[in-house]
Amino acid sequence: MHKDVEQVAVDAAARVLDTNWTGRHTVPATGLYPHQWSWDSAFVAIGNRHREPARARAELVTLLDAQWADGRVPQIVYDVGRDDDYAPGAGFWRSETSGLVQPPVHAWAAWLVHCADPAGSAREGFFASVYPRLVRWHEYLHVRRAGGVGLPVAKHPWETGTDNSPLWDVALERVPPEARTPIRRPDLRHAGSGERPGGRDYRRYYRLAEAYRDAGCADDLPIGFAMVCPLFASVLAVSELALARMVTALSDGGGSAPSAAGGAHEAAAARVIAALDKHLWDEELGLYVALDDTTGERVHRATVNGLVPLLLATPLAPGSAMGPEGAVGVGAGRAERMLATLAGPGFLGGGPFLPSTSREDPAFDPALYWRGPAWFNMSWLLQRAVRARGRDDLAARLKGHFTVAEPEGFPEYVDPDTGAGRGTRQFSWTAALTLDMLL
Ligand code: 2M8
Repeated sequence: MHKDVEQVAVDAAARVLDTNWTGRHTVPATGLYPHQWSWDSAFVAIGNRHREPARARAELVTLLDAQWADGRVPQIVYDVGRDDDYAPGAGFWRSETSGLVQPPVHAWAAWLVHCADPAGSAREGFFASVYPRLVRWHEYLHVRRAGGVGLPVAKHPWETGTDNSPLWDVALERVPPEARTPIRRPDLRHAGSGERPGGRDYRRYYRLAEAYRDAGCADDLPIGFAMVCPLFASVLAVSELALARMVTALSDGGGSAPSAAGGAHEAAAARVIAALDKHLWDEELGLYVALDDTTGERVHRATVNGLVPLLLATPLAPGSAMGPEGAVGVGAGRAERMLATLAGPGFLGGGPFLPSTSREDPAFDPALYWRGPAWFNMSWLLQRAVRARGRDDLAARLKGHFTVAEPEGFPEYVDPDTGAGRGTRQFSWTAALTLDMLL
């Protein structure tokens, strides 16, 4: 991108984040998503750290302030005054937060936020505030959410962050498409119906959410959906490595994190990676897949989720500016296969943008949400992964995706063939990750 064009994009991205900032957190988008979402806030903090580091820290602290007593960090923290604009709302959950969770990118985000402004972070006691809460969050996932293969399970498609990915189709098929709650779809006022999950999906989403809520959001009762996701597991491993880095930083600064804790976080990351490698690899597709914890079956579908373990494929020197990803890793042979899959016809070899679902999957649809469109957080994750492996060619391709962000109005996702905006606009993580790419 030309320097002047970059500056225009940076200024416009900053304006999106300023508009979506409520004073304590950033909404993903006014209109469609008027509350605080868990992993959105992590991506927003990653972008804001370059320009508003105090705000980036506040974003994560606000989210962690909503942590449940059992350690879970909720999917949505409702801004109750705006409840009518999004369904299901706080009234549905009978709580100020949703009972579900989202992928655990938070510790990684906290580490990156700290690195951008270590002095401000130390002055505010940022790690001292967030580290113990992040440890309890991960413990919740490792213990209360442990599935049969030792990896955490998602109990609802909303928990995966990739709501209508084909990875969940078979498991969701078993859920009756009937809910007691009347289903409202305010989302369809803000995005085309061909770009959002359909009515049958929503009835199942509500059915599962009701079952979980009615069980008191307890995790010992099966509710009919339990999926292990390679994206979820990979970011958990990266986040464990981030906690290990935090322990070192805390002890260097005279903090109180026990020194053995760093090793425990590394060991937790290694366990996650070993389980991922053992149970989720799909040799034929050349990437990782989901596993249905109810049946023990792997889901033979190629999605971008299955390439995110590339983050864990490169041994990096401790303290690397790249961040904690890759300090321990999946086998080199698998990394090479994943790179070939990424460059192949299903993904970057088949068109200009990185699709969320392989172009070769029968469900591929370039407009429909997580079934084909290109998402900026996925390009960002994969860009970091391939850059760490020295694949500058692929890194440049993925960085190139961000050139359409500003001209398309910072869309939620784009058509993977044309780059045309889809979903809502002025979407926070698109703006934030554009900033992270350009600053
Ligand atoms: C989308 O999910 C929400 C439910 O959480 C929805 O469709 O209503 C997903 O893209 C999810 O990953 C994201 O966190 C959320 C807010 O941007 O929107």
